[in-house]
Amino acid sequence: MIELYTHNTPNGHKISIALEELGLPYTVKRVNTFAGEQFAPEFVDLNPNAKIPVIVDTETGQVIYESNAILLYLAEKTGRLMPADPAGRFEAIELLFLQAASVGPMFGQRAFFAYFSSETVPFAFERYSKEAARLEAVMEKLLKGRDYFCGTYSIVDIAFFGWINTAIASFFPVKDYPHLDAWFERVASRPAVRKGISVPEPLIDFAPLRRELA
Ligand SMILES: N[C@@H](CCC(=O)N[C@@H](CS)C(=O)NCC(=O)O)C(=O)O
Repeated sequence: MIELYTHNTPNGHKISIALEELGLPYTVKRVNTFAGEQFAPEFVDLNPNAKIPVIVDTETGQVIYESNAILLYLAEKTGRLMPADPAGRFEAIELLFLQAASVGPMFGQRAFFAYFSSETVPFAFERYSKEAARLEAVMEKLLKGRDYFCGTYSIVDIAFFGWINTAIASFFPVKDYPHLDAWFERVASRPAVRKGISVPEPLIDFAPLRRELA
């Protein structure tokens, strides 16, 4: 059994999507990150970085944090959703790093300055918007001639999907990138993905939070 500590966020949804895809039994422990529950000492004992998601594999006792490390763990545990050949495997790992080191942080900062920052800071919003748009163009290029990032559906698609789904829900559409847009629709239509993005609940409604940014 997998215990999943999560909330309705891009990184949290990655893991519920993967668990649904893999059909692994899991229980959900909701950590309300908007209320600061990630700083509770019992949770920091699981993840010293005080962020969701975290899993506990009750079969092995292993605790894992960092969403893409969790995706790799689940793929290795089941022998699924990861290219099997060494070259394909390393391409997948490289893309998981690209997602975690670039797309997540830049998209996250864009959303922060668009919706959550207590002050309007046009320079910061512009900087992260430009970098996010540049990364969208990188993803567009990577998906040219491919239905999925590694050719066939894998945890890499799940990792990128968490953030593209949130970008679209927060009014940063990807319509200008036809390969990325088609890939998004392809992944979004999977039953396990639809289920995964409702655990522990769907993303917040960004519409009431919209504000003038210039
Ligand atoms: N690199 C980490 C990032 C995790 C992360 O930023 N989680 C967010 C939710 S998507 C969170 O817990 N935010 C609460 C906080 O930053 O205090 C991962 O991929 O797991």
